Amino acid sequence: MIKPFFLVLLLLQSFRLLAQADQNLLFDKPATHFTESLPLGNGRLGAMVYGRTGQERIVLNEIAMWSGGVQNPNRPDAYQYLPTIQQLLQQEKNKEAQQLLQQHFTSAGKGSAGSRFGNYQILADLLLDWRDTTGAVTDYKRTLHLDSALAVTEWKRGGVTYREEVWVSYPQQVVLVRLHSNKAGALRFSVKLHRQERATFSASGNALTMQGQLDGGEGEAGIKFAAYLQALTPDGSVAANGNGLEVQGASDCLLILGAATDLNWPQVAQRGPAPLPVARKQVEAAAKMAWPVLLKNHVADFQKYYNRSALHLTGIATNVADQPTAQRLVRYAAGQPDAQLPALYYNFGRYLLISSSRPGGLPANLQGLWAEEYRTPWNGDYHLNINLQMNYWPAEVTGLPEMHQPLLDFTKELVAPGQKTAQAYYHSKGWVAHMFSTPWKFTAPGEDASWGSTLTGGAWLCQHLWQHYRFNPNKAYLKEIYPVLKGAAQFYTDILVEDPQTGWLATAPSNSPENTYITADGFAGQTTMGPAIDMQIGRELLGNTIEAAAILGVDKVWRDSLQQVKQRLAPNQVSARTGGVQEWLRDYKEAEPQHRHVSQLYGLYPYDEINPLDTPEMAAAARKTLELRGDAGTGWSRAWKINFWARLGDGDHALKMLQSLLMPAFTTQDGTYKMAGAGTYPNLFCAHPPFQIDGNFGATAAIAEMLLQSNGHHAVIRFLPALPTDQAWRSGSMKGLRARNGFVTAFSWHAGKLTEARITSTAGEECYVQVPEGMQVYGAGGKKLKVKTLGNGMVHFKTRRGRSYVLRYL
Ligand code: FUC
Repeated sequence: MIKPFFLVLLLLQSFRLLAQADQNLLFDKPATHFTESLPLGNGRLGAMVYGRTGQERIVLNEIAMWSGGVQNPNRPDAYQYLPTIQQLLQQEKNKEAQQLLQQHFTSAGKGSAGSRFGNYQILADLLLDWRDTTGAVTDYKRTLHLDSALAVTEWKRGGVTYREEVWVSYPQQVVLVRLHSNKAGALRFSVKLHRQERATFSASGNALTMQGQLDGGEGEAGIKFAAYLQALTPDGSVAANGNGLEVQGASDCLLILGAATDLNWPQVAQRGPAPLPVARKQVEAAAKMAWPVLLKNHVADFQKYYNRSALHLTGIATNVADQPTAQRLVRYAAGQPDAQLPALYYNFGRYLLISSSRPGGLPANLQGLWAEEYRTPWNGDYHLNINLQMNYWPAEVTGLPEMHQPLLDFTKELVAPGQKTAQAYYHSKGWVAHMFSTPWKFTAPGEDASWGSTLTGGAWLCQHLWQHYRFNPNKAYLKEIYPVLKGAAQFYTDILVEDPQTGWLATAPSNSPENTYITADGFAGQTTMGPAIDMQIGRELLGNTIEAAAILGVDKVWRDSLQQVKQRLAPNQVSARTGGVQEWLRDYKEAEPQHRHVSQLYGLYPYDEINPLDTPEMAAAARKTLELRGDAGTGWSRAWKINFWARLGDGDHALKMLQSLLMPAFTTQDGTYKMAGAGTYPNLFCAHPPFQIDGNFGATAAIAEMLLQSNGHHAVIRFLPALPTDQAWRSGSMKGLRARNGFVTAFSWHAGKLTEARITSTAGEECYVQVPEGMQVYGAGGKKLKVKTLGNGMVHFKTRRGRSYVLRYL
């Protein structure tokens, strides 16, 4: 018989293991590559920890490390060509339209290939050279603790246990590296900063300095940057040696690093204060604090956000906590159960958002915040034809609305430059952003007709402004964003043309993001009129603008006119050729039927005009589209598809897509690590390939979408709308998911059925909810609530701000 005391211990132990398996990234060796290193960040400063025991490398990032500068990317005479391009499209002369567009209707200059466009890049490497490297390393372990945002590397050498802890503090705005040896005075290493180009270094006393200036492009000077580091040790010595520091005879050492640039976001036409004094001040302030206080402040700040949500999948017990994360990916791909891996991925996504996006700062870019390159892929910019938006899909649903703020602000910042672009190209009112942007607020079309003409980038961003309102209803905020929506709607309605064949209104000229069509006469092109995605974004934008105006009681006449336009927009069509949702206004063939973008399903997710309840036929066509596109694709494409299947209520296919996203995107043949294909790297970064962070965020949102939805008519809250039948998912609990109209939920389920759900009202709005059979709604004090029924198990009731309502069985 086991004594109760031991039983409790055993239970505690297994809970600890379970908890670690969904909270920790684990490695049994140092990183050989960036995609094995551990990311940390405070929304501005980032660090990637390699955990090497010979030469330690920590890649440092600062989110404003952008080359290039403000420019006028608009062609002043572009508008003269607009009517002809539009007429050619109306006459089905797509080839001629595209040729003319390429000549006169792309960005001025080289666009994203130009040096003035700029690119995001590494700040520097922090290198620690360990002086005692003879003797074998044993007991090596490297852990990223998601719940405290702390990276820990431990190892033994020559009978000494070493420990390195790294965190990036938001409260103190510095990177901290704490080194410890269990033997007195055993720490012996050098510290230096390294940057391949455009920087100078110096060392003096216990401090290191780096200063530099990026290329502004086109002969202009770019932003200035600086880093400053102090090494503090209570028992050893620190001395400057060349451009580095030597630490000796210490058992404890704290490195404090500050960094800054003079990018003056959002007033980027001016420069901010000189960066070195800023960085230095931050370091000096932190140096006055004891490291346990620095750590405590950091953890408290981080957990304020991170602890809002928690997912536990308990359908099966799997004991994987002591397995390296890379191995877990490999095992999972081989079909071995790992109930905690999806929860770990979910937690990692929230972790990344808190770490890469903080109010007042720049939004998370294609790299989030983390890059080791001097020339990042796709400039590490803000792609507006899905990627930037996908970064923010989890923000509202997983309870991180503050982290949404950088994107909302960024959208507002595009209005002024976007008005100029709207004038130059379309002679229209309002504002437009095309397919990509930068901290320099680029809004012109891209330089290539085959992908650069998407003119709904800004309109898509407006969805985020509106959704923030839906999740956090607040009239003052609505008033603030209304002019942005209005400007986007003015532009959209201004540039519509009539399709002579149908009389519908359509955007022109545009692209269906990056896909190529083949016309009946064999022209393979991209320039088009009214791609499905543009029309869906338009219906959403106009619908939201009309609703906002109605709530605010403004612009009555204009909003009625918007309603008229909205009704005439080219509708969703089912392709006679494929049975899927038609991607272009005409039923063209796709050059690449399995193209990564599934733009014609924008209306299914993130927008919700296509859904099984309200539009069953179009939802069936959407399913067909997904079958035709297939389950492969780039990392972010797979993440998008999880969301699609979740919205279609197919939990099994959603899980299949999640598994496809979690496919190891690496090989370790002969012990050598190589990146390979799309999926997931050992540090759980998403592989486009290469690393691109959008897939991490897209899938985090998708996991939420599998467990709770509040879209469609009335934003009805539906629990477990796409729960997989897979055993691991059959039982579990989720806390902290949010629903539209200001509700916070917590719920649990067993054997695939909801057992209890709590809905807390933060805004006092009416609650619409789908109540499973046999369940009842209870209000304050456990009293059964009087609800109005709507059919299909849907009920609604009034709520009071701050009150909770519970769904349970009688
Ligand atoms: C879009 C995608 C690409 C890539 C790039 C950054 O253009 O089509 O796959 O993700 O953004």
